[in-house]
Amino acid sequence: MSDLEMQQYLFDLQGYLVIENVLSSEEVSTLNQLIDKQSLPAPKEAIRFGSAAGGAPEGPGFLGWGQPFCDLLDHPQIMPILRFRLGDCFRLDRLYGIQMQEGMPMGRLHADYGASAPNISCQPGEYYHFPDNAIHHGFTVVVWNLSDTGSDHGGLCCIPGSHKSNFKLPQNVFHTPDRASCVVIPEVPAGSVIMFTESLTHGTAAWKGKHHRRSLLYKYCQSQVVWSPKRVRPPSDVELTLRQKILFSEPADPYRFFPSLFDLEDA
Ligand SMILES: O=C(O)CCC(=O)C(=O)O
Ligand SMILES: [Fe+2]
Repeated sequence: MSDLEMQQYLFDLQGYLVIENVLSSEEVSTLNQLIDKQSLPAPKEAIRFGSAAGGAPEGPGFLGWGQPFCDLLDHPQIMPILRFRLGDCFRLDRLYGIQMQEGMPMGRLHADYGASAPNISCQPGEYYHFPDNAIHHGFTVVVWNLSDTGSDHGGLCCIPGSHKSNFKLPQNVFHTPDRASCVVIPEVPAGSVIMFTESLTHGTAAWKGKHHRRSLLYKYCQSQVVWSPKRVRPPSDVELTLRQKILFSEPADPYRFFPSLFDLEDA
């Protein structure tokens, strides 16, 4: 079994996937130093950073803080996994950072698609279609951890497998997730990535760590899918590669109006 086959299997099974040691400690500290330079408000004042409210900047957000943030956009370790989730044509829909300090409380559990989603009563559309052996659905989030998260500290929490659940989240799990054994906080060390589908029931666990949490979230979707009328824009002072530029294209039908991200690689 190839690595990719294993990653595909685990992502589909769990609704998320942890990829360890994607960044070296030097790369992590470069990103952290660039964030330190921004003199951000303390985590208790603002849990999100590097984007407008709601996580959908109309400008570049933290991508404007330097080349290393842009290098993560199409990192070679995440592109094959995004490809099997989203196909050949996908966009960066939004991004933001999360910072937390000791004592910050838990956020509510939620899923943007599936049985527990707020949009569950809408008419089924084309992108709800789920052909055999292929996943063509929804948003995929790539969370780059610049500090350790896990059961001892806090971080992203989720209910593994819940993206396939046919039943709504029980009220007692929603109200007291910290007492539900089905809710886990995956171990994701600094320099590692956790990818998840927004159909997964997930949330932000209370932060117990002595250190600060720092995660960068990049949210991708199929080219014809869109979340809000706002758009992330590429930064003006960083020269992007051809492939990175495609990620900022306007939403459009795959292939016909939106190019493949993998043409050069496949050729
Ligand atoms: O990483 C986290 O704390 C959860 C973030 C979240 O809820 C999301 O990206 O949709
Ligand atoms: Fe979320």
